[in-house]
Amino acid sequence: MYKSIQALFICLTVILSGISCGEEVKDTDSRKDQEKTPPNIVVIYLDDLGYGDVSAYGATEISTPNIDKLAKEGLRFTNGYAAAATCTPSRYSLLTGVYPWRNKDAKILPGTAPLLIDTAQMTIPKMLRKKGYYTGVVGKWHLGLGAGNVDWNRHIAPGPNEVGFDYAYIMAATQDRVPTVFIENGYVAHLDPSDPIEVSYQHNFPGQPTGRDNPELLKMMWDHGHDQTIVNGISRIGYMKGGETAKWVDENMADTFLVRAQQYVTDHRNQPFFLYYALQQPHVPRTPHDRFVGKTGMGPRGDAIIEADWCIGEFMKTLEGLGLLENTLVVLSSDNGPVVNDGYKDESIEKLEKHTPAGVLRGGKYSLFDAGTRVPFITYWSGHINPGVSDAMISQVDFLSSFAELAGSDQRTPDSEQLLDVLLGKQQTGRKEIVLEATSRTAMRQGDWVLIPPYPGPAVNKFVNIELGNSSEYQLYNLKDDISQKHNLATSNPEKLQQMIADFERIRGNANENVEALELK
Ligand code: NG6
Ligand code: CA
Repeated sequence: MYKSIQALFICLTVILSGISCGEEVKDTDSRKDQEKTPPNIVVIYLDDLGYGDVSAYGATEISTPNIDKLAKEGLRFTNGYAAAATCTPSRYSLLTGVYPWRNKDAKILPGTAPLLIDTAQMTIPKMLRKKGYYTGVVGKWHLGLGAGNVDWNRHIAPGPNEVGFDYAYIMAATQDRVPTVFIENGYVAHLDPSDPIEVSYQHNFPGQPTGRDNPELLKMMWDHGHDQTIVNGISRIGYMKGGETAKWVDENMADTFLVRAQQYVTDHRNQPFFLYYALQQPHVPRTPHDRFVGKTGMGPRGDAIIEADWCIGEFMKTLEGLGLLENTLVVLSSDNGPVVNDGYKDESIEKLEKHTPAGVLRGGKYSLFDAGTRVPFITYWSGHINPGVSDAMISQVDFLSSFAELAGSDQRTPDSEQLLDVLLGKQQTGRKEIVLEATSRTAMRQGDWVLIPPYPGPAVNKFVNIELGNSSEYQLYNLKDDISQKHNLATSNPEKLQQMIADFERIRGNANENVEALELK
Protein backbone atom coordinates (compact mmCIF):
# COMPACT_ATOMS: atom_id res chain seq x y z
CA MET A 1 0.00 0.00 0.00
CA TYR A 2 2.66 2.43 1.08
CA LYS A 3 4.78 1.63 -1.99
CA SER A 4 1.90 2.35 -4.34
CA ILE A 5 1.33 5.72 -2.67
CA GLN A 6 5.03 6.40 -3.15
CA ALA A 7 4.73 5.50 -6.85
CA LEU A 8 1.69 7.75 -7.22
CA PHE A 9 3.58 10.59 -5.58
CA ILE A 10 6.41 10.14 -8.09
CA CYS A 11 4.00 10.23 -11.04
CA LEU A 12 2.24 13.32 -9.72
CA THR A 13 5.52 15.12 -9.16
CA VAL A 14 6.68 14.32 -12.69
CA ILE A 15 3.42 15.65 -14.09
CA LEU A 16 3.42 18.75 -11.89
CA SER A 17 7.04 19.57 -12.58
CA GLY A 18 6.26 19.20 -16.29
CA ILE A 19 3.47 21.76 -15.97
CA SER A 20 5.58 24.22 -14.03
CA CYS A 21 8.37 23.74 -16.57
CA GLY A 22 6.00 24.83 -19.31
CA GLU A 23 5.10 28.02 -17.44
CA GLU A 24 8.70 28.92 -16.81
CA VAL A 25 9.52 29.32 -20.50
CA LYS A 26 7.97 32.80 -20.36
CA ASP A 27 9.90 33.76 -17.25
CA THR A 28 12.95 35.17 -18.99
CA ASP A 29 12.99 38.63 -17.32
CA SER A 30 14.52 37.36 -14.13
CA ARG A 31 17.45 36.06 -16.12
CA LYS A 32 18.17 39.24 -18.07
CA ASP A 33 21.50 39.52 -16.32
CA GLN A 34 22.44 35.96 -17.09
CA GLU A 35 25.51 36.94 -19.08
CA LYS A 36 26.92 38.54 -15.94
CA THR A 37 26.06 35.83 -13.46
CA PRO A 38 28.02 32.60 -13.76
CA PRO A 39 26.17 29.70 -15.39
CA ASN A 40 24.62 26.78 -13.57
CA ILE A 41 26.73 23.66 -13.54
CA VAL A 42 25.26 20.17 -13.73
CA VAL A 43 27.36 17.01 -13.55
CA ILE A 44 25.44 13.97 -14.80
CA TYR A 45 27.39 11.00 -13.53
CA LEU A 46 26.74 7.39 -14.45
CA ASP A 47 27.88 4.33 -12.57
CA ASP A 48 30.01 1.77 -14.48
CA LEU A 49 29.05 3.06 -17.93
CA GLY A 50 31.76 2.00 -20.38
CA TYR A 51 33.46 3.79 -23.24
CA GLY A 52 31.66 1.51 -25.69
CA ASP A 53 28.23 1.54 -24.02
CA VAL A 54 26.97 4.68 -25.77
CA SER A 55 26.02 4.91 -29.43
CA ALA A 56 27.77 8.30 -29.69
CA TYR A 57 30.94 6.40 -28.80
CA GLY A 58 30.40 3.77 -31.45
CA ALA A 59 28.03 1.25 -29.83
CA THR A 60 25.95 -0.38 -32.55
CA GLU A 61 23.92 -2.87 -30.52
CA ILE A 62 22.42 -0.31 -28.16
CA SER A 63 20.96 3.11 -28.81
CA THR A 64 21.32 6.02 -26.40
CA PRO A 65 19.63 8.89 -28.24
CA ASN A 66 19.57 11.34 -25.35
CA ILE A 67 23.24 11.00 -24.50
CA ASP A 68 23.96 11.11 -28.23
CA LYS A 69 22.07 14.41 -28.49
CA LEU A 70 24.31 15.94 -25.83
CA ALA A 71 27.34 14.61 -27.68
CA LYS A 72 26.12 15.84 -31.05
CA GLU A 73 25.17 19.30 -29.89
CA GLY A 74 28.05 19.54 -27.44
CA LEU A 75 31.60 18.31 -27.21
CA ARG A 76 32.47 14.64 -27.14
CA PHE A 77 35.82 13.84 -25.55
CA THR A 78 37.73 10.81 -26.75
CA ASN A 79 40.37 11.04 -24.02
CA GLY A 80 38.29 11.89 -20.96
CA TYR A 81 39.20 10.01 -17.79
CA ALA A 82 37.72 9.17 -14.44
CA ALA A 83 40.36 9.44 -11.74
CA ALA A 84 40.02 5.75 -10.86
CA ALA A 85 38.65 2.43 -12.08
CA THR A 86 36.20 2.14 -9.16
CA CYS A 87 33.56 4.36 -7.70
CA THR A 88 34.64 5.79 -4.37
CA PRO A 89 38.08 7.01 -5.44
CA SER A 90 36.70 8.54 -8.64
CA ARG A 91 33.96 10.40 -6.79
CA TYR A 92 36.40 11.55 -4.15
CA SER A 93 38.64 13.06 -6.82
CA LEU A 94 35.81 14.59 -8.79
CA LEU A 95 34.51 16.49 -5.78
CA THR A 96 37.82 17.42 -4.14
CA GLY A 97 40.25 17.90 -7.04
CA VAL A 98 42.70 15.58 -5.29
CA TYR A 99 44.07 12.37 -6.79
CA PRO A 100 42.60 9.34 -4.97
CA TRP A 101 45.96 7.73 -4.22
CA ARG A 102 46.81 10.63 -1.91
CA ASN A 103 44.14 9.33 0.47
CA LYS A 104 44.80 5.75 1.59
CA ASP A 105 41.13 5.31 2.56
CA ALA A 106 39.82 6.17 -0.92
CA LYS A 107 38.76 2.62 -1.85
CA ILE A 108 35.39 0.93 -2.42
CA LEU A 109 33.63 1.67 0.87
CA PRO A 110 31.10 -0.39 2.80
CA GLY A 111 27.78 1.29 3.61
CA THR A 112 28.92 1.85 7.19
CA ALA A 113 32.18 3.67 6.35
CA PRO A 114 32.75 7.10 7.87
CA LEU A 115 32.82 10.17 5.64
CA LEU A 116 35.91 10.02 3.45
CA ILE A 117 36.16 13.73 2.67
CA ASP A 118 37.58 15.82 5.49
CA THR A 119 35.03 18.49 6.40
CA ALA A 120 37.87 21.03 6.26
CA GLN A 121 38.79 19.96 2.71
CA MET A 122 37.95 22.07 -0.35
CA THR A 123 35.23 20.64 -2.57
CA ILE A 124 33.45 21.79 -5.72
CA PRO A 125 30.20 22.58 -3.87
CA LYS A 126 32.06 24.50 -1.14
CA MET A 127 33.93 26.51 -3.72
CA LEU A 128 30.78 27.25 -5.70
CA ARG A 129 28.77 28.12 -2.61
CA LYS A 130 31.28 30.88 -1.89
CA LYS A 131 30.46 32.27 -5.32
CA GLY A 132 26.73 32.37 -4.61
CA TYR A 133 25.68 28.99 -5.97
CA TYR A 134 23.07 26.75 -4.43
CA THR A 135 24.54 23.26 -4.37
CA GLY A 136 22.88 19.86 -4.49
CA VAL A 137 23.54 16.17 -4.87
CA VAL A 138 20.93 13.66 -5.99
CA GLY A 139 21.81 9.97 -6.37
CA LYS A 140 24.66 7.72 -5.43
CA TRP A 141 27.01 9.00 -2.73
CA HIS A 142 29.43 6.19 -1.75
CA LEU A 143 31.80 8.53 0.05
CA GLY A 144 30.98 7.43 3.59
CA LEU A 145 28.72 9.00 6.18
CA GLY A 146 29.15 9.95 9.82
CA ALA A 147 32.23 9.50 11.94
CA GLY A 148 31.91 5.73 12.58
CA ASN A 149 29.07 3.80 14.22
CA VAL A 150 26.28 5.68 12.50
CA ASP A 151 22.86 5.55 14.13
CA TRP A 152 20.66 5.45 11.04
CA ASN A 153 17.63 6.52 13.07
CA ARG A 154 18.98 9.95 13.96
CA HIS A 155 20.58 12.80 12.09
CA ILE A 156 23.41 11.25 10.06
CA ALA A 157 26.39 13.58 9.96
CA PRO A 158 28.87 14.53 8.74
CA GLY A 159 27.82 13.81 5.17
CA PRO A 160 27.18 15.74 1.97
CA ASN A 161 25.73 18.74 3.82
CA GLU A 162 28.96 19.09 5.78
CA VAL A 163 31.19 19.07 2.69
CA GLY A 164 29.35 21.80 0.84
CA PHE A 165 25.99 20.54 -0.39
CA ASP A 166 22.96 22.65 0.54
CA TYR A 167 20.69 19.83 -0.53
CA ALA A 168 21.32 16.09 -0.56
CA TYR A 169 19.07 13.21 -1.56
CA ILE A 170 21.26 10.16 -1.70
CA MET A 171 21.73 6.48 -1.33
CA ALA A 172 24.54 5.91 1.15
CA ALA A 173 26.77 3.57 -0.82
CA THR A 174 25.72 1.41 -3.77
CA GLN A 175 22.52 -0.26 -4.88
CA ASP A 176 24.01 -3.62 -3.87
CA ARG A 177 24.98 -2.51 -0.35
CA VAL A 178 22.90 -1.92 2.72
CA PRO A 179 21.32 0.27 3.97
CA THR A 180 18.83 0.19 1.10
CA VAL A 181 17.20 3.51 1.94
CA PHE A 182 17.36 7.09 0.70
CA ILE A 183 18.77 9.79 2.94
CA GLU A 184 17.57 13.36 2.60
CA ASN A 185 19.71 16.01 4.25
CA GLY A 186 20.97 13.58 6.86
CA TYR A 187 17.68 11.80 7.66
CA VAL A 188 16.52 8.45 6.33
CA ALA A 189 13.46 9.27 4.20
CA HIS A 190 10.10 7.72 5.22
CA LEU A 191 11.53 6.05 8.31
CA ASP A 192 9.04 4.79 10.88
CA PRO A 193 10.67 5.39 14.29
CA SER A 194 8.94 2.32 15.70
CA ASP A 195 10.86 0.15 13.20
CA PRO A 196 14.45 1.33 13.63
CA ILE A 197 17.21 0.44 11.19
CA GLU A 198 20.23 -1.59 12.20
CA VAL A 199 23.13 -2.19 9.84
CA SER A 200 26.21 -4.39 10.13
CA TYR A 201 28.87 -5.56 7.74
CA GLN A 202 30.12 -8.09 10.30
CA HIS A 203 27.18 -10.15 11.53
CA ASN A 204 23.62 -10.98 10.60
CA PHE A 205 20.68 -10.11 12.83
CA PRO A 206 18.80 -13.09 14.30
CA GLY A 207 15.97 -14.30 12.09
CA GLN A 208 16.94 -12.29 8.99
CA PRO A 209 17.06 -14.40 5.82
CA THR A 210 20.13 -14.16 3.61
CA GLY A 211 20.83 -14.88 -0.03
CA ARG A 212 23.23 -17.61 1.01
CA ASP A 213 20.78 -19.52 3.23
CA ASN A 214 17.48 -18.66 1.54
CA PRO A 215 18.02 -18.60 -2.23
CA GLU A 216 14.36 -19.57 -2.67
CA LEU A 217 13.43 -16.02 -1.65
CA LEU A 218 15.46 -14.40 -4.43
CA LYS A 219 14.20 -12.93 -7.69
CA MET A 220 17.78 -12.32 -8.84
CA MET A 221 20.41 -14.88 -7.86
CA TRP A 222 23.82 -13.77 -6.66
CA ASP A 223 26.92 -15.03 -8.44
CA HIS A 224 29.79 -13.88 -6.23
CA GLY A 225 29.50 -11.88 -3.03
CA HIS A 226 26.04 -10.30 -2.59
CA ASP A 227 24.72 -13.21 -0.53
CA GLN A 228 23.73 -11.39 2.64
CA THR A 229 20.52 -9.51 3.62
CA ILE A 230 17.65 -9.87 1.15
CA VAL A 231 15.73 -6.72 0.21
CA ASN A 232 13.01 -6.83 -2.48
CA GLY A 233 14.09 -10.34 -3.45
CA ILE A 234 17.70 -9.28 -4.08
CA SER A 235 20.45 -10.19 -1.63
CA ARG A 236 23.01 -7.49 -0.89
CA ILE A 237 26.42 -6.88 0.59
CA GLY A 238 25.98 -6.35 4.34
CA TYR A 239 23.24 -7.04 6.84
CA MET A 240 20.29 -4.85 7.65
CA LYS A 241 17.24 -5.08 9.87
CA GLY A 242 14.18 -2.84 10.22
CA GLY A 243 13.30 0.30 8.28
CA GLU A 244 10.57 -1.45 6.23
CA THR A 245 8.74 1.74 5.20
CA ALA A 246 12.00 3.42 4.24
CA LYS A 247 13.35 0.72 1.93
CA TRP A 248 13.64 1.75 -1.66
CA VAL A 249 11.91 -0.09 -4.50
CA ASP A 250 14.80 -0.89 -6.82
CA GLU A 251 12.73 -0.61 -9.99
CA ASN A 252 11.61 2.92 -9.01
CA MET A 253 15.05 4.23 -8.10
CA ALA A 254 15.72 5.87 -11.47
CA ASP A 255 12.37 7.71 -11.36
CA THR A 256 12.93 8.75 -7.76
CA PHE A 257 16.31 10.33 -8.50
CA LEU A 258 15.03 11.89 -11.73
CA VAL A 259 12.11 13.57 -9.98
CA ARG A 260 14.39 14.94 -7.26
CA ALA A 261 16.84 16.24 -9.84
CA GLN A 262 14.03 17.88 -11.82
CA GLN A 263 12.54 19.36 -8.67
CA TYR A 264 15.92 20.69 -7.60
CA VAL A 265 16.59 22.61 -10.81
CA THR A 266 13.00 23.85 -10.88
CA ASP A 267 13.22 25.15 -7.31
CA HIS A 268 16.55 26.89 -7.86
CA ARG A 269 16.09 28.17 -11.40
CA ASN A 270 16.48 31.79 -10.37
CA GLN A 271 19.93 31.55 -8.83
CA PRO A 272 23.14 29.94 -9.98
CA PHE A 273 23.02 26.31 -8.97
CA PHE A 274 25.27 23.29 -9.01
CA LEU A 275 23.76 19.84 -9.29
CA TYR A 276 25.67 16.60 -9.00
CA TYR A 277 23.14 14.14 -10.45
CA ALA A 278 24.65 10.70 -9.81
CA LEU A 279 22.59 7.98 -11.47
CA GLN A 280 22.89 4.41 -10.24
CA GLN A 281 22.87 2.71 -13.66
CA PRO A 282 24.19 0.37 -15.00
CA HIS A 283 25.76 -0.77 -11.70
CA VAL A 284 24.47 -4.00 -10.17
CA PRO A 285 21.84 -5.02 -9.26
CA ARG A 286 20.39 -3.87 -12.56
CA THR A 287 16.72 -3.28 -11.97
CA PRO A 288 15.23 -1.23 -14.79
CA HIS A 289 11.61 -0.21 -14.43
CA ASP A 290 9.05 -2.35 -16.27
CA ARG A 291 8.85 0.33 -18.96
CA PHE A 292 12.38 -0.64 -20.06
CA VAL A 293 12.45 -4.36 -19.38
CA GLY A 294 13.20 -6.32 -22.54
CA LYS A 295 13.67 -3.21 -24.65
CA THR A 296 17.26 -3.92 -25.68
CA GLY A 297 17.24 -7.70 -25.81
CA MET A 298 20.45 -7.46 -23.85
CA GLY A 299 19.01 -8.24 -20.45
CA PRO A 300 18.98 -5.94 -17.42
CA ARG A 301 22.35 -4.31 -18.16
CA GLY A 302 21.28 -3.02 -21.57
CA ASP A 303 17.82 -2.11 -20.31
CA ALA A 304 19.34 -0.16 -17.40
CA ILE A 305 21.50 1.80 -19.84
CA ILE A 306 18.53 2.88 -21.94
CA GLU A 307 16.61 3.69 -18.75
CA ALA A 308 19.48 5.98 -17.73
CA ASP A 309 19.47 7.50 -21.19
CA TRP A 310 15.75 8.19 -20.90
CA CYS A 311 16.26 9.84 -17.50
CA ILE A 312 18.92 12.08 -19.01
CA GLY A 313 16.54 13.06 -21.81
CA GLU A 314 13.75 13.87 -19.35
CA PHE A 315 16.12 15.87 -17.18
CA MET A 316 17.34 17.87 -20.18
CA LYS A 317 13.72 18.54 -21.18
CA THR A 318 13.16 20.04 -17.75
CA LEU A 319 16.19 22.32 -18.12
CA GLU A 320 14.92 23.32 -21.54
CA GLY A 321 11.42 23.96 -20.26
CA LEU A 322 12.88 26.22 -17.59
CA GLY A 323 14.73 28.20 -20.25
CA LEU A 324 18.07 27.25 -18.73
CA LEU A 325 19.91 25.57 -21.59
CA GLU A 326 21.83 28.72 -22.54
CA ASN A 327 22.78 29.25 -18.94
CA THR A 328 23.83 25.79 -17.81
CA LEU A 329 27.02 23.87 -18.43
CA VAL A 330 26.18 20.17 -18.45
CA VAL A 331 28.99 17.67 -18.06
CA LEU A 332 28.22 13.96 -18.48
CA SER A 333 30.58 11.17 -17.54
CA SER A 334 30.95 7.85 -15.74
CA ASP A 335 32.77 6.94 -12.52
CA ASN A 336 34.66 3.99 -13.98
CA GLY A 337 34.67 1.56 -16.86
CA PRO A 338 32.28 -1.29 -17.56
CA VAL A 339 31.81 -4.70 -15.98
CA VAL A 340 29.39 -7.33 -17.24
CA ASN A 341 29.13 -9.86 -14.42
CA ASP A 342 29.65 -7.89 -11.21
CA GLY A 343 28.09 -10.40 -8.85
CA TYR A 344 24.55 -11.32 -9.93
CA LYS A 345 23.27 -13.88 -12.42
CA ASP A 346 21.36 -11.32 -14.47
CA GLU A 347 21.89 -12.73 -17.99
CA SER A 348 24.23 -9.88 -18.81
CA ILE A 349 26.86 -12.25 -20.17
CA GLU A 350 24.49 -14.57 -22.02
CA LYS A 351 22.70 -11.70 -23.76
CA LEU A 352 25.68 -9.47 -24.48
CA GLU A 353 26.20 -10.95 -27.94
CA LYS A 354 28.02 -8.44 -30.16
CA HIS A 355 27.94 -5.53 -27.71
CA THR A 356 31.36 -4.43 -26.43
CA PRO A 357 30.95 -2.30 -23.28
CA ALA A 358 34.59 -1.22 -23.36
CA GLY A 359 34.56 -0.48 -27.10
CA VAL A 360 38.06 -0.80 -28.53
CA LEU A 361 39.71 -0.35 -25.16
CA ARG A 362 41.37 -3.09 -23.10
CA GLY A 363 40.25 -4.03 -19.59
CA GLY A 364 37.23 -2.68 -17.73
CA LYS A 365 36.18 -1.72 -14.25
CA TYR A 366 38.95 -2.46 -11.69
CA SER A 367 41.58 -2.38 -14.46
CA LEU A 368 44.72 -0.33 -15.00
CA PHE A 369 44.22 -0.78 -18.71
CA ASP A 370 42.46 2.13 -20.35
CA ALA A 371 38.90 0.79 -20.19
CA GLY A 372 39.08 1.09 -16.41
CA THR A 373 39.22 4.86 -16.47
CA ARG A 374 38.68 6.17 -20.01
CA VAL A 375 34.95 6.81 -20.06
CA PRO A 376 32.22 8.65 -21.95
CA PHE A 377 32.88 12.33 -21.29
CA ILE A 378 30.66 15.02 -22.82
CA THR A 379 30.22 18.74 -22.25
CA TYR A 380 27.16 20.63 -23.44
CA TRP A 381 26.26 24.29 -23.13
CA SER A 382 23.85 25.63 -25.68
CA GLY A 383 25.22 28.66 -27.50
CA HIS A 384 28.58 28.49 -25.73
CA ILE A 385 30.12 25.22 -26.81
CA ASN A 386 30.56 24.59 -30.50
CA PRO A 387 29.54 21.05 -31.36
CA GLY A 388 32.44 18.77 -32.08
CA VAL A 389 34.89 16.19 -30.85
CA SER A 390 37.87 16.89 -28.63
CA ASP A 391 40.86 14.58 -28.40
CA ALA A 392 42.36 16.57 -25.54
CA MET A 393 43.33 14.56 -22.48
CA ILE A 394 41.29 15.60 -19.47
CA SER A 395 40.33 14.08 -16.12
CA GLN A 396 37.40 14.50 -13.79
CA VAL A 397 39.95 15.60 -11.19
CA ASP A 398 40.20 18.77 -13.28
CA PHE A 399 36.61 19.80 -12.63
CA LEU A 400 37.36 21.66 -9.41
CA SER A 401 39.85 24.14 -10.85
CA SER A 402 38.01 24.42 -14.17
CA PHE A 403 34.60 25.06 -12.61
CA ALA A 404 36.28 27.55 -10.26
CA GLU A 405 37.52 29.49 -13.27
CA LEU A 406 34.01 29.47 -14.73
CA ALA A 407 32.48 30.69 -11.48
CA GLY A 408 35.08 33.44 -11.00
CA SER A 409 36.79 31.72 -8.07
CA ASP A 410 40.57 31.55 -7.73
CA GLN A 411 40.35 28.24 -5.86
CA ARG A 412 42.72 25.62 -7.26
CA THR A 413 44.22 22.35 -6.07
CA PRO A 414 47.63 21.06 -7.23
CA ASP A 415 46.20 17.91 -8.87
CA SER A 416 43.30 19.68 -10.58
CA GLU A 417 44.35 21.44 -13.78
CA GLN A 418 42.41 24.51 -14.85
CA LEU A 419 41.17 23.33 -18.23
CA LEU A 420 37.99 25.35 -18.66
CA ASP A 421 38.84 26.24 -22.25
CA VAL A 422 39.31 22.56 -22.99
CA LEU A 423 35.91 21.74 -21.48
CA LEU A 424 34.37 24.50 -23.60
CA GLY A 425 36.17 23.42 -26.78
CA LYS A 426 38.16 26.64 -27.11
CA GLN A 427 41.42 24.83 -26.63
CA GLN A 428 42.48 21.45 -27.95
CA THR A 429 45.48 20.85 -25.70
CA GLY A 430 44.66 19.23 -22.42
CA ARG A 431 46.79 17.50 -19.84
CA LYS A 432 50.31 16.38 -20.63
CA GLU A 433 50.06 13.52 -18.21
CA ILE A 434 47.68 11.84 -15.83
CA VAL A 435 48.07 9.28 -13.07
CA LEU A 436 45.49 6.49 -13.34
CA GLU A 437 44.31 4.47 -10.36
CA ALA A 438 42.72 1.04 -10.04
CA THR A 439 42.17 -0.59 -6.64
CA SER A 440 45.08 1.26 -5.06
CA ARG A 441 47.49 0.57 -7.91
CA THR A 442 48.59 3.37 -10.20
CA ALA A 443 49.79 3.83 -13.76
CA MET A 444 50.55 6.87 -15.85
CA ARG A 445 49.55 8.17 -19.23
CA GLN A 446 51.84 10.79 -20.72
CA GLY A 447 50.98 12.01 -24.20
CA ASP A 448 50.15 8.87 -26.15
CA TRP A 449 52.23 6.64 -23.89
CA VAL A 450 50.97 4.56 -20.99
CA LEU A 451 53.24 3.09 -18.33
CA ILE A 452 51.93 0.33 -16.08
CA PRO A 453 54.46 -0.65 -13.41
CA PRO A 454 54.74 -4.27 -12.30
CA TYR A 455 52.13 -5.39 -9.76
CA PRO A 456 51.48 -8.70 -8.06
CA GLY A 457 48.11 -10.39 -8.40
CA PRO A 458 46.21 -12.21 -11.13
CA ALA A 459 46.34 -10.92 -14.69
CA VAL A 460 42.60 -11.58 -15.00
CA ASN A 461 40.06 -11.38 -12.22
CA LYS A 462 38.17 -14.59 -12.79
CA PHE A 463 34.93 -13.44 -11.15
CA VAL A 464 34.39 -10.42 -13.33
CA ASN A 465 36.52 -11.76 -16.21
CA ILE A 466 38.46 -8.53 -16.60
CA GLU A 467 42.18 -8.08 -17.26
CA LEU A 468 43.43 -6.01 -14.36
CA GLY A 469 46.79 -4.92 -15.77
CA ASN A 470 48.87 -6.89 -13.25
CA SER A 471 52.15 -8.24 -14.56
CA SER A 472 55.60 -9.00 -13.19
CA GLU A 473 57.04 -6.84 -15.99
CA TYR A 474 56.79 -3.15 -16.80
CA GLN A 475 54.23 -2.49 -19.52
CA LEU A 476 54.54 0.36 -22.00
CA TYR A 477 51.96 1.09 -24.66
CA ASN A 478 51.60 3.71 -27.34
CA LEU A 479 47.90 4.48 -27.74
CA LYS A 480 48.41 6.36 -30.99
CA ASP A 481 49.04 3.16 -32.92
CA ASP A 482 47.72 0.72 -30.37
CA ILE A 483 44.56 1.99 -28.70
CA SER A 484 43.74 -1.54 -27.53
CA GLN A 485 47.06 -1.83 -25.63
CA LYS A 486 48.07 -5.05 -27.31
CA HIS A 487 51.78 -4.45 -27.86
CA ASN A 488 54.02 -4.03 -24.84
CA LEU A 489 56.87 -1.79 -26.04
CA ALA A 490 58.82 -1.83 -22.77
CA THR A 491 61.65 -4.00 -24.09
CA SER A 492 61.89 -2.39 -27.51
CA ASN A 493 61.86 1.18 -26.11
CA PRO A 494 64.20 1.15 -23.12
CA GLU A 495 64.85 4.90 -23.20
CA LYS A 496 61.18 5.81 -23.28
CA LEU A 497 60.56 3.32 -20.51
CA GLN A 498 63.25 4.86 -18.28
CA GLN A 499 61.98 8.38 -18.91
CA MET A 500 58.40 7.33 -18.08
CA ILE A 501 59.49 5.53 -14.91
CA ALA A 502 61.44 8.61 -13.80
CA ASP A 503 58.47 10.93 -14.44
CA PHE A 504 56.03 8.54 -12.83
CA GLU A 505 58.14 8.24 -9.68
CA ARG A 506 58.61 12.01 -9.58
CA ILE A 507 54.83 12.47 -9.49
CA ARG A 508 53.71 9.39 -7.67
CA GLY A 509 56.54 8.41 -5.37
CA ASN A 510 57.01 4.68 -4.88
CA ALA A 511 53.89 3.24 -6.46
CA ASN A 512 54.43 -0.21 -5.09
CA GLU A 513 53.97 0.85 -1.50
CA ASN A 514 50.62 0.12 0.12
CA VAL A 515 49.38 -1.95 -2.80
CA GLU A 516 46.54 -4.22 -1.86
CA ALA A 517 45.19 -6.81 -4.23
CA LEU A 518 41.51 -6.43 -5.04
CA GLU A 519 39.49 -8.98 -3.17
CA LEU A 520 36.34 -10.19 -4.83
CA LYS A 521 34.91 -13.12 -2.98
C1 NG6 B 1 32.73 -4.91 -5.26
C2 NG6 B 1 31.46 -5.71 -5.51
C3 NG6 B 1 30.81 -5.19 -6.77
C4 NG6 B 1 30.58 -3.71 -6.68
C5 NG6 B 1 31.87 -3.00 -6.35
C6 NG6 B 1 31.71 -1.53 -6.14
C7 NG6 B 1 31.60 -8.04 -4.68
C8 NG6 B 1 32.02 -9.43 -4.97
N1 NG6 B 1 31.78 -7.14 -5.65
O1 NG6 B 1 33.34 -5.33 -4.08
O2 NG6 B 1 29.61 -5.86 -7.01
O3 NG6 B 1 29.63 -3.44 -5.68
O4 NG6 B 1 32.43 -3.54 -5.16
O5 NG6 B 1 31.43 -0.92 -7.34
O6 NG6 B 1 31.11 -7.76 -3.61
S1 NG6 B 1 31.64 0.63 -7.47
O7 NG6 B 1 31.26 0.96 -8.82
O8 NG6 B 1 30.77 1.23 -6.48
O9 NG6 B 1 33.04 0.88 -7.22
CA1 CA C 1 31.09 2.59 -10.39
